[in-house]
Formats: sequence, C-alpha cells, structure tokens
Amino acid sequence: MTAAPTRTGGPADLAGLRRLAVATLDTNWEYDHTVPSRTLYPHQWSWDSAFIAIGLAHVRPERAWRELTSLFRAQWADGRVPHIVFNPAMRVGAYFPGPELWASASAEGAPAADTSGLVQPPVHALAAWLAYRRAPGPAGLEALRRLYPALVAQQRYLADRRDLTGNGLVCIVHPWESGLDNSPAWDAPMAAVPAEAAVMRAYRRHDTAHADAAHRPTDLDYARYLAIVASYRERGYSDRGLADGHPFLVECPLFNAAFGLAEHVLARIAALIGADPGPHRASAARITEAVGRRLYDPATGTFSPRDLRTDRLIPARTVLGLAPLILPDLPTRQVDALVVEARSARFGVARRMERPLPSHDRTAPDFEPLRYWRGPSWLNVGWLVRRGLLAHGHPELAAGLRQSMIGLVAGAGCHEYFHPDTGGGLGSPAFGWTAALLLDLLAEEPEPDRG
Ligand code: 2M8
Repeated sequence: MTAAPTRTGGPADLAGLRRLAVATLDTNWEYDHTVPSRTLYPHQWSWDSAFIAIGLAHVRPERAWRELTSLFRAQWADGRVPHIVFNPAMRVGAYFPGPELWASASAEGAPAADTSGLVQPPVHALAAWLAYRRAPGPAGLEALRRLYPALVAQQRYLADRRDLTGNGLVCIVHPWESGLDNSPAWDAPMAAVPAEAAVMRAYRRHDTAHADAAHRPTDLDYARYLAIVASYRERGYSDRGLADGHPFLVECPLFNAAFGLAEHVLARIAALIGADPGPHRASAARITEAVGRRLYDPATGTFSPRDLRTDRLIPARTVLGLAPLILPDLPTRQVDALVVEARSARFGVARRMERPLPSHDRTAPDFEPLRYWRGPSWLNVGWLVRRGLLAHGHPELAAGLRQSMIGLVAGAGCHEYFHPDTGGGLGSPAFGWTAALLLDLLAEEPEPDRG
C-alpha cells in the first residue's frame, strides 16, 4: 500500500494524471458504455454511468451521451432505471449475482436486456446537464432533448411508486440501492433481515475472487442481500404493498438529496429545451422540505436515514448524512450544522485536509479503514460533498477537499476506494468513476486558496 501525498506537484504531474484517467476510461469502454471495473464489475451500473458521463464529457463528449443513452435504453416501462444492465456477451459467472438470479425477463415491464430490478441514486439528470454544459452545441442539445422525457419518467417512478409513506420521500428497498452497500447506516435494518451466512455455500461470490475478502461485505451481508432480492423478485419487482412485509425499507438522505437535486436540474433543462420548469421547481422545493422534516436530527445536527420499519432515525453518523448539502435550497441552519459536522473530527473536511474524507465517522467504534463503505474514502461521495460546499459558499473547504481527492489519485492511481488514513489504493485499481471525476476536478479552476 502506498501513501498518498497530501499535495500534488506541478502542471506536468497533472497532465500525467489526466492521461492516466483518460486511459482508464478508454480501457473500461465497452461499445456503448463504460464498465466500472473490468474485473469486479464487468457490466453497466446506473450511478457509475452518470458519474462516468460527467468525466467523459471533458474528453469524449460523444461517448458521454452514448453512456447515458445506453443506460436509459434499459429503463423499465414504469420508469425505473435498473441499477445493473447486464452485458449478454459476458460469460456466465462473470459477476455475482448475475442475470439468472435477477430473472428480470419474467417481470412485467422489464426491457429486452437483462437487468437487476433495483435502482440507484438518481444523479443522471445532473450528469446530463453537466455533460451539456461542458460541450454545448446542437448535438448536446439534441441529446439532452431526447433524454429529458426519460429523466422525467425516472423521477416519476420514484415519486409515484417509492413514496411509501406519502411524505414526499423515496424509500429504498435494498442497501444496494443506496450505492453505499455495507455502510454502518444499514446495520440496524439489516440485522432484522432473517438469513444465515451458511446459505452462501451454495453460491460462488465473484467479488472475493478479485478483491481481498477482508475489504468486502461479509457472507452474512451477502446472505441478507440475496434474501431481500428474493423477496422483491417474488413479487415481480412490483412496488405495490411493499410497506407490508418487505424486509428492508429505508429513506436515505443521499438518495433523497439526489432525487431533489434532479428536480432542480430538470427545471434548468426544461427551461433550455422549451418545456415548463415550474413543476420541477415545485417538486424540488417539496423534496427539500421533506428531507429536512423527515431526515434532519436537530439533536445531532446531521441527517440520518429513517428506517420505515421502526419509523426511527438510524443513529450511525456516516457520510450519507452530509449529502443533503447538494440541495441548493437547504435551509441555512441545516447547512451550517452540516458544515460543522463535515469539519468535525468525524469527517475532517478542512482547507488543508490531513486525511481523506472517510465514508464513516472515523471516531466511531465500528469504523473499519479497509472495509468498503465502512471507512474508506470514495471519490464520488467527496465530489458530491464538494459540490454542496461550493453551492453554499464554502470555497475554501471545497478547495481542501478537491486537493485531497486529487492527491489520492496522484498517490495511488484510479483506485475504487482509498485507505482513509494512508490514502493507499483499495479495491479495483482501474475504476471508472474515480477516473471520470478526477477529470472533472482537474478541469475546474481551483478555488482561491486563502490559506
Ligand atoms: C458496488 O455495488 C455492487 C452492487 O451493486 C457490488 O458490490 O457488487 C457499490 O460500490 C456501488 O455503489 C457501485 O455502483 C457498484 C459498481 O461500481 O459497486
């Protein structure tokens, strides 16, 4: 494991980093999409494609649109955008759980391609908007115009089918939908899912053949993941009646912040293409209000997921709690509280960061520096938090985070995640969104460093 420098060198180093990122994206490109990793994740993933499109827009704008378009080609009739689109050319067993376990073909409204039945945080409208802004022009405008109805349908699915309490927020039905699969945030709701680690003897996990098992979710986690998939699959992935008995039902702050931000962005896209931005603005305001009302805990000054099975906020303080910063209309007192949380010893965001942003409270007893979403640092979450800091007038903190993220890749390469103390590279060594978001960070003017 190599330690990452906290500061990057001169322009030559940055040019080299940029080349590394472009080469990683090129290597992972697969005819109409980018795989997150050739070894660990050889199919198309939903929010990975959105982050990847943001980076591709800087260097291969035409591919950025193909990336998003290919994903939305697999959109279900009800509007859901599946979290995995399987590549039929990959050998059986190239990823677990593969298409045979999801059996999407027998579900109503599924597309021609094999997919999962779950969703991931809806960051795609943001990706489309940023791709257009990076390369405006007739081709981009046309692509945006074509994607707009699909992006609206994605939001409508979430609003109509996944608002299980009528409170205006989306409920996720599997930890995989959060994108932060084994976050400590899910420990309490997962503990209530009946499953035995021993069931995994019947399967062959693919991830642990390519990554250190000690850095991945456990067999008991996987047994529970499969039990939740089975429960959803048995109802044909229908969302009707989910509130009665589905084993995992949670309102997640990151997912819902992305859901709200998507409406803000759709308002801008609508205005550009001659559609009505009004309904999007109204939805955005409603979602921000609901995020504040349902997920903000004044006692801790941060946001937490709400477990719908107990109707309680989950006490673990993970980086998910910082995500509502991306909402441009978050009330000032909640923004201020989140900035305090971000700067605290838990997360260490600073003008000059001593260590990378962790995925979990580094002062918590269950902080695990090596295990996936239970401590390590990830570029996509840091990138979102940085956007939030910029949106709310904290350019110095945003600059510190940017520098820290660039330093991680400079020290270790385009890894999937990084050791939250040393910055050493973990997981896949050639990871799509790390490369893509690095390109985006490098392209931006650094914020003024006021020391
Ligand atoms: C991870 O999740 C997949 C399941 O969806 C896995 O562990 O096999 C997560 O990091 C998720 O956020 C990401 O989208 C996916 C592909 O990079 O990998």
